[in-house]
Amino acid sequence: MSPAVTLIGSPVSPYVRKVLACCAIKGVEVKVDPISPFLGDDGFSKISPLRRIPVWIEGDFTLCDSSAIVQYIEETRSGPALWPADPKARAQARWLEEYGDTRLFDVLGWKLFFQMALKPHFFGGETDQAAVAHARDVELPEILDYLESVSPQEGFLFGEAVCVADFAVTAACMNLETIRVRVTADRWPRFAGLIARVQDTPLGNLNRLAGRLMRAPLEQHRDLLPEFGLAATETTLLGREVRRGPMTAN
Ligand SMILES: N[C@@H](CCC(=O)N[C@@H](CS)C(=O)NCC(=O)O)C(=O)O
Repeated sequence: MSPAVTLIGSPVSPYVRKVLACCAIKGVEVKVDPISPFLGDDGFSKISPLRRIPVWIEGDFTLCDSSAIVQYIEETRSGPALWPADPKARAQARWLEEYGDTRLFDVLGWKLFFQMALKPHFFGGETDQAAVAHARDVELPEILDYLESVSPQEGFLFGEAVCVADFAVTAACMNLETIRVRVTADRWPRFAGLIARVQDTPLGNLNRLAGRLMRAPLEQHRDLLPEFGLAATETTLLGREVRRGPMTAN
């Protein structure tokens, strides 16, 4: 039997939700330490050199990066496949996962969510309104146009079965609700439809959890996990001071 698995990181992070959704599909039980990466202690720096979440811990095996983690889950666990079987579809799925994790998250996560929510409420800084306006009105629509062009009218990106790419391109869009930016169905009908259908997969429950966590004080986060079918770890890597990782944007 494999050792118990701990996943470090708050499900507010789309990367953490991507991994948890894959665990749900494969039936892998994990305990979650729902810390913000900005509040990790020295132990967190040791296991995550970039001070990023998620981190997977399984006995003495520790692994950073959501893409490395989901690949590892696919290779070590039975159950439904996390990627399509056809090599070309599989390769495209990896590309869309990369696009979601990098370009989409750069704009949604760093330029919008960070500037509008984290910077003023968590770091005590001022929102850069010009950067927000450019990200929201120029960069984001370009990204959504591209995602619209690859989204199907029905089903998921690569057919009937949901895959990692569906999670990667939709999970971060959920965080948009908190900053009142919407993927509207009149302009991006296929992509809006995909987001809605992914809500009926294991990611939907995790998105609802993230919404709940975003409205709750940090000290309540561990206690909210069981309501959404997740167990919290007995110990935590939560520290006291706010710290930025070595690659954090302004
Ligand atoms: N490529 C990484 C990105 C993870 C990532 O950037 N996570 C964010 C949370 S949504 C984080 O930990 N940010 C803290 C930082 O960069 O300082 C992955 O796929 O796991």
